[in-house]
Amino acid sequence: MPLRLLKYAFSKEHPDPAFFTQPDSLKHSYDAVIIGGGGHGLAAAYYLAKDHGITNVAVLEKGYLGGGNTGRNTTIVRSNYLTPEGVKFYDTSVRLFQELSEDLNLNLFYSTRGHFTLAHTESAMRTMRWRAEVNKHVGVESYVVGPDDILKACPQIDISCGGNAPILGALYHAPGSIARHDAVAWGYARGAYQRGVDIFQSTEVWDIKTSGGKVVGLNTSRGFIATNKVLSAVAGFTPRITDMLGIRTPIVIQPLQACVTEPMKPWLDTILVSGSLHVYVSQSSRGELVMGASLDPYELHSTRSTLDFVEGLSGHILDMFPFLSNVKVVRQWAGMADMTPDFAPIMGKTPIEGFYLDAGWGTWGFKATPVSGKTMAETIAKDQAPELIHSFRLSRFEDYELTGEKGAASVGH
Ligand code: FAD
Ligand code: PYC
Repeated sequence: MPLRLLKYAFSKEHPDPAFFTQPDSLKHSYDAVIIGGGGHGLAAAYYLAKDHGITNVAVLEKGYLGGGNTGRNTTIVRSNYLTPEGVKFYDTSVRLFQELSEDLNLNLFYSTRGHFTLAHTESAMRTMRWRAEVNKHVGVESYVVGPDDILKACPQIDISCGGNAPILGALYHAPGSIARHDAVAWGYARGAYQRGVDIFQSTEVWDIKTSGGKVVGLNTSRGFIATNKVLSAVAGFTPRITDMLGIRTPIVIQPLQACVTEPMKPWLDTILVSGSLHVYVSQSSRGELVMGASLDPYELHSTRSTLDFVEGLSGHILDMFPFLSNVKVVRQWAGMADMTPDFAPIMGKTPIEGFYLDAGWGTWGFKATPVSGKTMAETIAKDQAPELIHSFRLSRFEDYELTGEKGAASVGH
């Protein structure tokens, strides 16, 4: 290797622009500890510091930041949900997302594309009309469109889907967007760090200690921390954390897979989701088609991806876009989706004093990163959940007061 290059490799003159520096060791105690360095945990740390001035906080991540579902999702942000509570909640998140690049001083490549949920049956059309009415009622821009409007926005689509499942119409949602998922995690991490939060990667929580029904600390792979407040924001690992405390939730872990193609010239401006064919596609700023399908239909704690998935997905994508037949899939992966029976999250306080839960994000949690961070930060700071997340409380399962969002989940069923 030329000396000229080696000189650069060994020089300390041009260090990486680090987003944060990890302290050498844990403090003996923190005012709050957040388990999980995904978008949700980091956003909660950021808003704890920014909105509530609570900065003696540690975020513990067993792997690397954003290495969980935050870095595995397909980045769709929307608020076209089915329940008024859900629409209000996700609309708050969309609004936070729209300002987030500026807030975090980092370009998140937030790109508003418009979002079509295609309907291939009369019953799907009925659900689209229902969602449109609820959305409009809450002030969210969604309405039902016909095949001509879809063709206008995406002339490349075969509206008959090869004759297999003709598209009858769609729910159009103007604010539907995509963003850089890893940048969201790193932006929140930097913002939290700049305000005094300690962030530890490669640090696993092994056990949570309680005394008299209250949290008193946790055992980690770097030692013990004393604290009275712990937030669990670990998505697909939630059952392992709740098991430490004997808390029961109805969460079941199922794999959700996705893939990207080789980059193409830009041709797809919108986000297209087919609830009936269970596939969706958008084009990233790098030109890749980002595609996914429904959940694997079984419980599995694994991030392996399968040939079955790409085969099934390709068939349906080619029904819609036959001209893609020679485009190559270059990467595929899976995440562990923490599914709830009503397709709504579980957020707020728990029967253990000082233990807060942010979970049940299944296939839908990326879009909620800002609002979940903000509302969980408030819950921790005030030891009381704000009204905006009341419908997502854990006790709803005991009270039979579910928040049914299945019809808005796109690909979850
Ligand atoms: P994560 O990002 O999973 O972070 C949890 C972190 O906790 C992990 O990094 C993990 O290592 C860490 N952890 C676990 N246990 C411990 C421990 N004991 N100690 C320390 N750390 C621990 N949502 C959308 O809104 N739009 C989409 O388009 C979308 N597409 C998706 C596509 C796929 C393929 C998948 C899998 C999910 C998709 N989702 C989507 C869902 C979304 O990705 C998740 O709901 C969201 O990212 C959850 O974020 P989080 O921060 O809660 O969890
Ligand atoms: O929540 O919009 C969504 C979504 C699309 C794919 C996975 N989740």
